[in-house]
Amino acid sequence: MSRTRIVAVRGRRVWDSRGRPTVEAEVELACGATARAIAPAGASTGSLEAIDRRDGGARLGGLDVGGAVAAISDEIARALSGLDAADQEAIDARLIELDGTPQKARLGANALVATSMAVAWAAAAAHGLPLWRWLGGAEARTLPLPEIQILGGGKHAAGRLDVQDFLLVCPGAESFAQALEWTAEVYHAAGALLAEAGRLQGVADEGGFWPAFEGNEQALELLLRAIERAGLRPIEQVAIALDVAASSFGRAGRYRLAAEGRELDTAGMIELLSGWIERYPIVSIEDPLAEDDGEGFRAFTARFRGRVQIVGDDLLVTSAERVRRASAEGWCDTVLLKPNQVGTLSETRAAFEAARAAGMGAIVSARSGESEDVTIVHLAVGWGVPQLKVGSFARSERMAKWNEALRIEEALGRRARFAGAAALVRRR
Ligand code: 2PG
Ligand code: MG
Repeated sequence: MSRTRIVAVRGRRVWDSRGRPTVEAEVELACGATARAIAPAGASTGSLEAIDRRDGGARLGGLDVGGAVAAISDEIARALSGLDAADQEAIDARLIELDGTPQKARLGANALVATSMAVAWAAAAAHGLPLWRWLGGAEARTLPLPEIQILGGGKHAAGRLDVQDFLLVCPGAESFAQALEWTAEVYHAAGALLAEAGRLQGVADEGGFWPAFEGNEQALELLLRAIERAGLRPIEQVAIALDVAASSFGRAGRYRLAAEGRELDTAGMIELLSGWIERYPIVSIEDPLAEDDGEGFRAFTARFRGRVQIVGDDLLVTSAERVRRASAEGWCDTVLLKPNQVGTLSETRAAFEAARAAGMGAIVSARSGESEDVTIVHLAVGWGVPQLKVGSFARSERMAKWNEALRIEEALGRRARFAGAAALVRRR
């Protein structure tokens, strides 16, 4: 332990991919190893998520992080000083206890998650190992199936489309590298098709094309045409995943589809999605209903389990307890894992273990506000989480993560495995 004893923890304000302030933590160990990590930030957040600490007031839209940065350099630094960075559970337990609130509002989930991740990197560095190897040992050798956004909507594109993410998955690819190559072909084909139709407005927060469409189904049609133009076979090689992010436009059983100028109830939403599942090669749907619509989730899952993977994001907020409840109540069959949604790596890991114990699938996910930080890629490989969702195939905060996975795949060489089609929770 003496080498991995924490001697210093510092906070720093840096900037995220939306040009907003965020928190970086830097940790120094007795052996001289130092490491840092940056907190991401969501836009379509679940109401039960851990809460970022923001300064409020008029400056920077109230989003500055002076308080969270100071919490790292003062209170957190004092509490962690002398502890063993190699004992992640003890570090995270100390952080949780120190914060003392159910949603980490006092010190801030942004302060906590940056610190928790930086400690992991520092411990790995002290052992001369990449983080994925430190976390997973010799067993870590599976690259996750990536879910990559082609078109962006919802809160990430001023509500132009109601559905937030139209994503591509490549279950037929043989490697992570091949999945990225196929995705690149589809991404650029989609951009070209939109430009030809005069519908291209730019890119949304996560790098996906932002189309000017009158309805959500036009985006599905376009994605299917892009797959065909790229010369790939739907279902066999590539398929569509959706993050409806329905909490963004639904509440109390009413769903307001602004792009389509209509309002649906829970049954209407399920019918709408059912039609899309019939007509398009969709293999995964995240947040098909709002976070307050557990009954809707249950009905949706009862109907489509096995046919498509059903993912809970806002509904589960990376909480092990809610994952267990989801399994008991039949809400969904797959959990989205976002470290900043819960606040520490150990709690994120616990949510993954709960999913595994319940026979549910799992996806490690980035947020819409990101940075050059690549921790989540190492979590996916190190923990053996079979799927990874990072946003689109443009903007360097996204590409940094895809490229990091390529480096890991290369480092594993012939030992590397690709999660592929088996990663998806559905019948083939
Ligand atoms: C989501 C995420 C990432 P946000 O809903 O899954 O796409 O969005 O980070 O804005 O919550
Ligand atoms: Mg989501």
